Amino acid sequence: MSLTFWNNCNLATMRAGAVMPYGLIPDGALVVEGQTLRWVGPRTEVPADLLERCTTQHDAGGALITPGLIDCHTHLVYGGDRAHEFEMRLQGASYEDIAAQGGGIASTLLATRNARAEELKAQSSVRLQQLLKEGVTTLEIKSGYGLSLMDEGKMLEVARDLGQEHRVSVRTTFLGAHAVPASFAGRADAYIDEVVGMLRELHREGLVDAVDAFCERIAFSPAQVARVFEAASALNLPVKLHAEQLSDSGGAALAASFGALSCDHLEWLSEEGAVAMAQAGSVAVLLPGAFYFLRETRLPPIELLRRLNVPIAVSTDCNPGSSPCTSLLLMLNMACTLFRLTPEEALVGVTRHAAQALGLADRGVLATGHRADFVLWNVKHPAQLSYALGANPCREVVFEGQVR
Ligand code: DI6
Ligand code: FE
Repeated sequence: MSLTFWNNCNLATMRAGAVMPYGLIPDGALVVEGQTLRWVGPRTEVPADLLERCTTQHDAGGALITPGLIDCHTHLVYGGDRAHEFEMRLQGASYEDIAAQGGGIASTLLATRNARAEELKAQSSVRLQQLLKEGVTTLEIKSGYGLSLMDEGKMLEVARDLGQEHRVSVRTTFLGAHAVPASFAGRADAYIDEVVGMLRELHREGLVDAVDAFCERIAFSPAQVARVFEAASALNLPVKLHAEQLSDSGGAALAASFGALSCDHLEWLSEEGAVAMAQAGSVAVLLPGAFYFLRETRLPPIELLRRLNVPIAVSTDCNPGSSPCTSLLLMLNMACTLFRLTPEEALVGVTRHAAQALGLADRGVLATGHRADFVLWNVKHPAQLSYALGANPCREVVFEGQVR
């Protein structure tokens, strides 16, 4: 197979345990074979036999190259919008009040059910393209605005189709336990039976890569989530959880007991929950867009996560209610300004640790044998990616070895 050579660039490899911050390699080079990185290192050290076999050469023009960005927690597929609820919140209503009055997730549920698959795809594709413009090469998309077999299936199929129709890798997550639909009001346990049935069927149709739930006073109890996770485990599907976003329900410890890939949000995470996550190897996915948009004041326990060596990822949480955000670069900045991550931690959070949060060992770093998904940026230093607000220095994206 012919090889492609990329040079005249600085590499932020993001490799674990690298001596240089960001795994930086100044004046680096990449050799790509098909969809895979064949060699990564300083330009002067490229093996001559590989160089000879390179039939295409790319001058990166001094760009900084990072791994393709990974958005590991999104609800990108949904119908309608919730600008009106934004207005209500600005007049004093809380997110939880609006949910209790039948708005919130329930209103997006209606708009999503009422949209035909083609409409849903068209609306979602606009958001996807905004993420792609900023160098996203892998993203997770959750269901959770259908809450019936047919509508959850429609969402997951749309998510899969988006991955086929755009040059991006999509991972689908079943979030049937996102809210109790009105038809099951007061019968959450009966709805959980439904969720388990939906999960088995959607898994059989090959639509599910992982299983999530919303563990919260306004959603599901740990005992209810446990029933969904037992069903997921029986199907060998990995789990993750919306945990400790608005209160401490003990969700993180529960998810960790199922070996969760990640626990997400975590503003109210307790020490006990964090210890359980550390022992299980679960990633802490921080969602500064939701924190900002809901004007939360309680910070996730960053120092505790650092002390326990819990890997931290950062994501958009792209959704119509709590984070209508399609900029992962903005999340880098907010992770630093709001949560006090370092720019290096933030960038690890949308590359290596985001890959880990999705259970994907073949991406998130620039290293031999990994996928050739990478981004050329018009910046000198990786800290600039977290620093600038509203800039998009993305010059070019390479997906599966080919310029996108
Ligand atoms: N937590 C969130 O922030 C989103 N879902 C969840 O479980 C918000 C969903 C929405 O408000 O539509
Ligand atoms: Fe979410």
